[in-house]
Order: sequence, then C-alpha cells, then structure tokens
Amino acid sequence: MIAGLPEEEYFSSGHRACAGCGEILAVRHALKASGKNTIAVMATGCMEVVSTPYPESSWKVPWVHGAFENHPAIASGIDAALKALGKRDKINLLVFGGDGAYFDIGFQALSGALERGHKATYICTDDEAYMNTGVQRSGATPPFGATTTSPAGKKIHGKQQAKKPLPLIVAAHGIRYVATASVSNIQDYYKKVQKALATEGPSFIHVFTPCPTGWYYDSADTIEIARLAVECRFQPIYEIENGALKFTSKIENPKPVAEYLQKQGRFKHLGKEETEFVQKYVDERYNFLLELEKQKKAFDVLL
Ligand SMILES: Cc1ncc(C[n+]2csc(CCOP(=O)(O)OP(=O)(O)O)c2C)c(N)n1
Repeated sequence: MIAGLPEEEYFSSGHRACAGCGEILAVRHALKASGKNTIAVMATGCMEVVSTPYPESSWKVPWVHGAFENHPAIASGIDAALKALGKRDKINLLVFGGDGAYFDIGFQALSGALERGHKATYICTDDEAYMNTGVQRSGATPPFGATTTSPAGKKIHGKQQAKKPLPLIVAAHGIRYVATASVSNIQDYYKKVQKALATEGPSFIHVFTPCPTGWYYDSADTIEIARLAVECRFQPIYEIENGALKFTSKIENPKPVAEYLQKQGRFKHLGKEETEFVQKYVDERYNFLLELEKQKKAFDVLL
C-alpha cells in the first residue's frame, strides 16, 4: 500500500505480468485514481494479454479491447454515447496503450481522437519497445537501445535513431492536459491521473514503465531503474496544462546518465563515446524543455 492512496483495488492480483513489470503498476494505480465509475479501453499489448486470458479477467470495471488502429475510435464512441445518455459527468473514460500503440501503430487513431476533442484520458505505458511480441524496437526506443530488431552487433550498436517526443506532439494537438510521470513516484502519477480526468476534452499521460524482461535487469530493481531515469534527466517529469509547460520534478543536480545505462543489459555494449553521445542527447533534450518552460505558454496559441 502506498501512503495516501485508497485501499480499494479495481485491478486484481493473479494476472500474468512478469515479476517486476512497470506497466502493471501504472494500470493498477490509474484505476485507483479513477475509481469504480470507470470504463477502460485498451489497445493490444502486454497489458491486454496478461490481464484477460479468457475466461479470466483482472478488471473490476467494464473493459473493452480494441486494435491499435481503432481503440481511440472506440473511446470516441463511448464518449459520444455517454453524452447522449446524459451520463458523461458520472463516468471516467481511461484509454490504455503501450509505446507501440501510441508512438507508432495507433498514432493516427490517437491523433484523430485528440483532434475531434473527445473527452478521454489516454495513458501511454512506455517500456520503450514492443514487448508483447518479443522486444522489437519502437519509436520510443532510445538511441543505442538493443532490441531484437535493433540488435547490438559489431558494426551497428543498437537503435540508430532518437526517441520520438510524443508528449510534445500530443500537446501540439491543442489539448488542455498532457503530463509525464514515472512509476518511481506513484503519488505524483496518481494526482496527474486525477487531474487528467477532470480536464475538459482529451488528456494524455506518458508514464515511464521499466521492463525487466526486455531491458535485462533484475526484476527487483524496477523502481530503482525508474528513479534513476528521472534523476539523470533521461525521463523528464512535467505537465503541459492549458498550453504551459512546467516541470513538476526538476532535477537540479543530475546523476550521470552512465549510472542509469550501466544497470541494463540493453545498453551493455555501449563504449565511452556512445555513453557520451547519450549524455549529450539527454542534456540537449532536457534543456529544450527548460526553454519551453521559460516561455510560460509554449502551446497556448494551439489551444
Ligand atoms: C496492426 C498490428 N500490428 C502488429 C500487431 C502485433 N502486435 C501485437 S502486440 C504488439 C506490440 C505492442 O507493443 P506496445 O504497444 O509497446 O505494448 P507492450 O507489449 O510493450 O506492453 C504488436 C506489434 C498487431 N496486433 N496489430
């Protein structure tokens, strides 16, 4: 139990997630924040597979599975139906997908639902690869991350591209609440889910959810890995509320990124030069966000 959070569970134990799964913590605590009057929609992925092996289900609220390409359209339909029934204010609508779902395969469906303005809270549980199908690279895999489709060989050392800045792309749709969070700070995540649910129109939370199976670290270390990612600025934690970006946890004295990278098998091939590259990459991206914060209302004009 985490201090200050309700005891009631809407996601039961007995699911089949791996030991140390970060995503499952994000799903469970989003439901605590949302409560019993919730409808959940979920894309394909680990969370769907481990929580609903027919005829069993971990879900204690109504739950709908959708394909990558249409689950935000399903959520749009539910929003419209609730409005027509006069029940929209009484029911929370949570929509879950992994990084594969939102960075890549279901991106157009997410974008369409955001642009149409349907009220729903999208939660992207980011484990930086397609884990359910065997750890393939995604638009969220960071540079040099080794996956089964971006392996570390003699010449090419893991993924050669950057991570897509999805929260900023989502914010550019002119929605009123976007936040990033980490399973290393569940209280913060819980508050952000509540805030998202109270937002007018669509809202989006990107939650950093380490995966021991795909990142190759000990399953006991999930929270430590998630915390280190925040403390070295690899995973920035901020909100974009009504167009204004604001850090909710600013890291003034960051730990070296090397400390984070060295703890995971997916980065074990990195030499000095590549580690320095990732450090520079992390610094530049963090500084860019600091600049957006200084502008006070960076996305205001798009609302
Ligand atoms: C259109 C389509 N392409 C590919 C697949 C195969 N597939 C099922 S789950 C999955 C990966 C999901 O990755 P992610 O969204 O990151 O969730 P995770 O499994 O990591 O939780 C893929 C590629 C599919 N079901 N549908």
